Amino acid sequence: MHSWPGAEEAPGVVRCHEHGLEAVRAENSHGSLLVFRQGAQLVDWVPTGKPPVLWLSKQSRFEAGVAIRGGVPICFPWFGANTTDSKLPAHGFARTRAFRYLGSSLVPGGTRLSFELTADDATRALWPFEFAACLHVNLGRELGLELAVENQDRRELDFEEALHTYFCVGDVRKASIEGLQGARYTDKVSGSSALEREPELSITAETDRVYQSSAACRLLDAAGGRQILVEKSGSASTVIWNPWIDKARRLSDFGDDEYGGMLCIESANTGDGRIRLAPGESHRLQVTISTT
Ligand code: TA6
Repeated sequence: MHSWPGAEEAPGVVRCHEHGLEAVRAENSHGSLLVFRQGAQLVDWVPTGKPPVLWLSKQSRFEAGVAIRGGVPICFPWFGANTTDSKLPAHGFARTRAFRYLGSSLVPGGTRLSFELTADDATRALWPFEFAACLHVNLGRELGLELAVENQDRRELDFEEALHTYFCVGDVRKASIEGLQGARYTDKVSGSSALEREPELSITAETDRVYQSSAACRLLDAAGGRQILVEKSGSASTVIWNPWIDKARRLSDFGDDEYGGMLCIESANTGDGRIRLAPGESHRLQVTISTT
């Protein structure tokens, strides 16, 4: 692995290049992970003695400025299509920008990596505001993710955000999600909205739902023989997505038969739950992921 210049690292942390992109790999007694500088995108997390938790498409592209298909893309400062200009990149610009790597440190229970994106001419051209968006990744018995956004502008900052997490499952047809019962959701496939009445959500077709929920979710991966718990704070929406057959075929960076091995549980603040920050204010979206 090649290393790129930087300060001292915590034990088990090394800067490297993967698929030609700058990345940081961390390893400790709890497991290992890999984060690309581009988008501060975590693409791999393997708890010690367990299978990989995050899904990455075999057809993902790894080119500067091109979104990586899998892991935990950061959606910021909008979610989905831009509502004022549909020509702008879906899910905002953060996931295709090179974050500054701030370094690594030992924290209670594990290793912490930090990345930061601040405004530059390219971001101002898309979104004319001053901001700092930091991603902190904690590799411990659990995986900790924190997206901290600070308003560095003199005006109010009004944005959407998501940690758009792709999970590996043995077979999505045999998977289900607990924790959303009683939450209202918008179904982006049918355009309708409804109340989730089921204690477990099963995936039997293209699924693209934005739930108004701050609750923890438990992914029951029956075929994979495991459960994945997603706890969060600072997030009012949970997005559940699987493209299923036809949409997977339409996505060039998504294998036709890969839809069966993945399921997104995304921790977000979107639409009416968007974040508004006064000058100098900050917001933290925190996610903790653990597996049985
Ligand atoms: O989170 C669900 C979603 O908004 C879907 O509508 C689908 O577009 C997915 O994100 C992937 O978006 P991407 O821009 O990464 O292809």
